[in-house]
Amino acid sequence: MQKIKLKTLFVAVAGLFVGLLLAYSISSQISPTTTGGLKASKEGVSEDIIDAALKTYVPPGQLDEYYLFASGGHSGQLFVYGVPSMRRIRSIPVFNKESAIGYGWTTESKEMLGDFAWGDAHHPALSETKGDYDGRWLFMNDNANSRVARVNLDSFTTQQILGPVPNVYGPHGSVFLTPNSEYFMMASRFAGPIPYGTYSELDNFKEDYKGVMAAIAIDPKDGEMSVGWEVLLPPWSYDLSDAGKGVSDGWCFLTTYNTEEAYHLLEVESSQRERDYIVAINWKMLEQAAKDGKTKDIGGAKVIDPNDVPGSVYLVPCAKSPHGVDVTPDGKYFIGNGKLAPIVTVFSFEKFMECVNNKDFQGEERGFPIVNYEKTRVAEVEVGLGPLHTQFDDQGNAYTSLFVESAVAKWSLSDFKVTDKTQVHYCPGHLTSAEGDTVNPDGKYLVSLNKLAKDKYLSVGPSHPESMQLIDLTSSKMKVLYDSPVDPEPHFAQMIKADKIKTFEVYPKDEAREGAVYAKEDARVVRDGKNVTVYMMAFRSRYYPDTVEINEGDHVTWYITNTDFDEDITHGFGIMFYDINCEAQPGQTQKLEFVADKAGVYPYYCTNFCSALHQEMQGYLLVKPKS
Ligand code: RUQ
Ligand code: CUA
Repeated sequence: MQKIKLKTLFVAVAGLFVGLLLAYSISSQISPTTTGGLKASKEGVSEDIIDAALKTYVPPGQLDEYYLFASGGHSGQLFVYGVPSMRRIRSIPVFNKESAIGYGWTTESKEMLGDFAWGDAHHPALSETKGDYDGRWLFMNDNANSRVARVNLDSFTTQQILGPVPNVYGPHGSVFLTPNSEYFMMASRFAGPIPYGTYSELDNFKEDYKGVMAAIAIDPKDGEMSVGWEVLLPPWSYDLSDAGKGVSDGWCFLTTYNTEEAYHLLEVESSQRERDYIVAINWKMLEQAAKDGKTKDIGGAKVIDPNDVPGSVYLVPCAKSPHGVDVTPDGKYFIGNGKLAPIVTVFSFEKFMECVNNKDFQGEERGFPIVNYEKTRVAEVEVGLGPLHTQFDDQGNAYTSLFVESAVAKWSLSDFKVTDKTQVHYCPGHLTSAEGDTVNPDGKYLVSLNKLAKDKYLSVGPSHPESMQLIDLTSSKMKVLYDSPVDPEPHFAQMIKADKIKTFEVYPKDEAREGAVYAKEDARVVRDGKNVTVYMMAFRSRYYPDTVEINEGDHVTWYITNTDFDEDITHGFGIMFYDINCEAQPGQTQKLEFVADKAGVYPYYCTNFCSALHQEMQGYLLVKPKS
């Protein structure tokens, strides 16, 4: 016994000693870039690191300069970051349920989400006025269920989900707004028989399967979305889109792949042609055609056959299975990102219009004129391998993500020469620069949205986070300043100057609001047959009423109003075993509905820490058994 103890002690001490020795030798070898935090003194820390630290550190009490809105991909949500700190400030549920705020539990959010528990959010787009972000709304698409959502930026909450939008299978090519937020276009990634639910064998692909672009109209007063009109397109895959601006206002541009019209083994079959197309669409012409009634009703949408509107659709050849298409801030060029070709192709809008006006075509496909490639194209810029997306700064430079090369290329819009390249980690998809999709980009910052992180963060097992890297654009050479892990999966992000967004602090008192009560005397439980309505008030730190007695089988409508009109005092409301939770922000009224199908005693309590007596904020739901 004694012997074993001694031995154990010896092993432990020796182990500790070896451990310390190892720790010392490792820490002395690791460069400051890979240890946690900077050394207290500047000694041994490179100027570069000090510079990066100073440029990204936002001290306590100070605020970031930009909001970054990044889509959450197949998690359905929207992430809000501050730039340059790259701190995540908020996650906004959009196409996903989120118990913390009761999104997907409250009556209103349940109705918005409809039958779907997930969405695939790709492209957030900030609303624009005269081509500049105006800070009012953000729109985002759901590639999985052909929907779009609007997030109001005064409250950072999802306020509308539209869809499934008829006839558009997988609207990857959205959301990209026209310069005054008149519309955004939703173009289909998958060709399909329309309307939804129509059955047709794949052998009929070329005849029965359609591509469709929907123009979603936005009400300038409140951002309310509705389906404006749609246009039929060939059964190709429409990948990304962008709206013209300045000289090219009134047009929109879509990239295509699979102009081969394959429906098996796309990996091979859709990469046969050296060039696919950018489809240029005169949306103002189609808008007029819709007004003139040149539409057919398909699936409840007004659909235009572009053959009835000659001159509304043209094809511009572009190498090879292009992914992103990006219009320059002045609207003079549209740029196709090669994906399978190591180039971006720069097209002049002016030259394009010359070809259109002079009927300078090199053929046609599916009835659409193909404009003269040699004349329209002004440059093929050899940026590197796997170009996907391009963004802009305020100095006439473009920045292209290189997926295969894990790099960003900087090139000039005046001589189309590559001037700089920086590595990013790893495999960037989209990029976003400060105010990058406006007519007035800020330059300054670029964020690379990387698909793989590999070794960049502490390991969390086989699947690693995605990664966003902040890049400094203030000198001639790009410099990576900061790495920020991010949940799956930002496809795109936009960055807006923080002072453009005006939020409110409390929901205003509104006696007319459905279910709201603002005085404890008005808090009550009302029965009408089997329907029970609870008008509840939540106020630091109690609920009125704090006992609710009902009968098994009752249909319950439960309103909860937070009457703390006080910044940041949010109350939660969770009922045990009834799978219910939501929050009511200051001044807000929420509505929940459920059937009391379980008899018994169910405590309810405030789930959101609100005061020193938060733990006391509770009550009982008593459900009397039927018999
Ligand atoms: S995509 S990585 Cu879904 Cu916008 Cu280009
Ligand atoms: Cu109210 Cu915690």
